[in-house]
Amino acid sequence: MKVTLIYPGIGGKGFDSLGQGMDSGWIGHGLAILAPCLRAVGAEVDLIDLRALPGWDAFRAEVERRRPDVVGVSMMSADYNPAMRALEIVREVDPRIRTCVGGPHPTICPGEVLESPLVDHVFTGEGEISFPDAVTRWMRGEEVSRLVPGVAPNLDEIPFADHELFLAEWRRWGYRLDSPEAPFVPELPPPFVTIIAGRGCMYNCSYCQPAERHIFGRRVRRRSVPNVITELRLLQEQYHFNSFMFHDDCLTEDRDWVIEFCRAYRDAGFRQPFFCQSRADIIVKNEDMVALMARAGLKGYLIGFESGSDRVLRFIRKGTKVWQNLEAARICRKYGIAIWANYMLGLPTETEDEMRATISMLKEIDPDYYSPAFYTPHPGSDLFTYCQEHDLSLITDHDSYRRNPTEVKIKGHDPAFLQWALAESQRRKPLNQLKREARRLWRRYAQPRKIWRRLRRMALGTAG
Ligand code: B12
Ligand code: SF4
Repeated sequence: MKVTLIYPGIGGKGFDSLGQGMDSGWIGHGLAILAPCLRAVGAEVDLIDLRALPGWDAFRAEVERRRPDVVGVSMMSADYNPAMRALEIVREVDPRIRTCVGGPHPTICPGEVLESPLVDHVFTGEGEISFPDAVTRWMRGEEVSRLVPGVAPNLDEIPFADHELFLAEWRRWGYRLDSPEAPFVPELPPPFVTIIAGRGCMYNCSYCQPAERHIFGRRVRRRSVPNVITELRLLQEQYHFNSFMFHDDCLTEDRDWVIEFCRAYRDAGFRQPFFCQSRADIIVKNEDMVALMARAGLKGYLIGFESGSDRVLRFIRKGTKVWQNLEAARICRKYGIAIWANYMLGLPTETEDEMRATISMLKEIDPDYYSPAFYTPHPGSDLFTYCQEHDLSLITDHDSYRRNPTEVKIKGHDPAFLQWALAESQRRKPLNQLKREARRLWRRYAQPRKIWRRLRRMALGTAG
């Protein structure tokens, strides 16, 4: 039985966009893990990644050429429109092809997806067991219900993500980057890869949960450290990676795991820099762990600072305080860890003064990378329900479920003020600008290690 997996993520950069930042430069781990699980039950598996194609005509030609028995589309809420357009074309090419969808959106809004006649089966939750099981039944001529609930697998027993599923397909469409996946900051040199060590998040932020719990269950599961190290060794053999990034929602929530990982990573001989996501409260409470991570190779944290107002942080159930945001930034600077600052503007109930407080906080934090969002109600989150109950949402189309700060997503905010706040939040204080330039020059020219190397070269007569 032939299964074609479809990655529909063209909401950010569109068709023909491979290699352009994280949106179009990273593999989809969900499909990359499902592929070997499907092969294990005897299915033949390939991938169509819309980001690699020039347009819908090329997609139609690919489906006509491949003629799969089954297609499996992965779908976030923001992917709904391209995913449905893809399924429409699949139906037109051959109505006998079984159409399956899975991923965050079908898990959170199964009813909406089931309503569509373009979809034969909706898979909720994790698919490593349920999808191959359905394919096995179809191979035996048995039927499967329209709504198939997922089963949480033991993460140490499932195959590693098949990066080549994406990379082989990308190369076919001319992907020529000197890196398997697109590095997104200078601290992470190519070749760069992404991995995931676990699933779920124990926190309860109202703009996010309970969506994550719907997909991955209440309990956070993390792969064992030896399992992750084995995958890194394989990635090293395959791609000689010089840096990597953990996708885990909050890798640092399990202090014991992190400590074990850092030691095992160094012991295994790895020195490559990496980034991961963390939270301000964790950083403040675990400075020793942060120091250990920095020694192991951590070069940057993605941190959800979100707001400079304690009232807003309470309202969104972030579980952090403004002082922790500032202190976390100080700790990062102390250990040379770059800060990728996620924050939101235009939340429900947020006042203009509270947005000004976020701007002031950012000027103190002085992050290396700004990652602003105009608050966007995501299906499956409690704040989404709040916005519906209070008739706040301005979203009329799934395309607008991207949180990039292009248009205002909820009522009650002045768009002109939000645009001003967006620009102002990213304007550094002149003193910070100066300090950054000084640090850059120091790193470039004046580090003792570099001076020593230059002197040695001069002494050996190889200067230049
Ligand atoms: C890495 C990541 C990204 C990366 C890379 C995405 C990629 N290439 O896949 C980038 C940065 C590009 C990204 C972008 C966005 N993301 Co994102 N992302 C994640 C993150 C942190 C990890 C994804 C992952 O790999 N998970 C691990 C794999 C194993 O899980 P999975 O993909 O869900 O797949 C499993 C099941 O869902 C299921 N499954 C999935 N597909 C299919 C298909 C079939 C047929 C079947 C049977 C089963 C199945 O089986 C898989 C294995 O168990 C998740 C949070 C999370 N922890 O999952 C958020 C998350 C998926 N992202 C989210 C959001 C909101 C976005 C953005 C909209 C943000 C924005 N910019 O506005 C964009 C949308 C991009 C687009 N497509 O247009 C939300 C989605 C919520 C929703 N309602 O859709 C999540 C859940 C985070 C959150 N809690 O808010 N994201
Ligand atoms: S926003 Fe981050 S920390 Fe909060 S619940 Fe979601 S994944 Fe966890």
